[in-house]
Amino acid sequence: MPSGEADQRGRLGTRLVGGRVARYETIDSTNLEALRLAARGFPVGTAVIAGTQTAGRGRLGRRWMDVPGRCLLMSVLVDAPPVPGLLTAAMALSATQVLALEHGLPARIKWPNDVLLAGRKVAGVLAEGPDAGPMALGIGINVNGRPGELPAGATFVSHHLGEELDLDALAAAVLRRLDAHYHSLVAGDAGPVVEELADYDCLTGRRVMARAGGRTLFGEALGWLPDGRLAICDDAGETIHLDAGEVTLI
Ligand code: BT5
Repeated sequence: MPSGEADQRGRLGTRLVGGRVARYETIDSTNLEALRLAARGFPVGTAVIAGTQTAGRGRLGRRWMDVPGRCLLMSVLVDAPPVPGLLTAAMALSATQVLALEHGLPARIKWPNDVLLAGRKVAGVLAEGPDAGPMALGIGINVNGRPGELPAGATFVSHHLGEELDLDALAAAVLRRLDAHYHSLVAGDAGPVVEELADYDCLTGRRVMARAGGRTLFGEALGWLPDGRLAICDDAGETIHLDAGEVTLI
């Protein structure tokens, strides 16, 4: 059961996202809990926030680690928009814009689901759910801590900011931005999200190695496509559109 559950609409000023917030000190995964709440009738827009996860989920069965009480672990119940490939991007963009525009940090998005600070991963996003019905759109942000407390390649917001951040205020700021981006997507207008992604993308014009579908390719990243895929011009001059996979900057 949630340790706290509240109607937040008035406080957050959002139309839908974060309309209800269920809070837990410890949960297996906020994504899994969001889907369980959906099955119990909680509405789209419900946010689930936990202090720590015992089975935090990354992509492809990987684990997402946290430092209890020092990371933002949050999932939002959403309906799949007409362009589902931009859903994780909308969450990554929301967090990136909060870090960049509200805290002055040089946050960047790395396709498909990473937020980076100084080349290190400060946040990851995972959307999952059944074929029909609401999906859980989850984000983990490493907020207050020192690199070394988490897997290699990870960093914390406070390490770059020089001070600690309030987790609730950060959650509210991300939910407000997600509310706007999610409404654009469900209204069938992906334009603003795609344009703003380009402003924060760290791959465009850079040389990359991509692994997708058992294949490795080298080339130059051309940027996000309006459907959320990544365009790469490979070394043979062929343009490839990736819809999943791992991309490494070379
Ligand atoms: C992701 O996976 O980046 C998606 C992470 C989504 C986490 C949120 S937390 C709230 C919600 N509830 C969940 O259960 N999940 C979502 P991926 O791209 O597969 O990256 C996972 C890899 O990143 C791991 O294999 C580690 O190498 C590394 N990693 C694990 N924890 C990390 C952390 N806290 N910070 C940076 N890197 C991490």
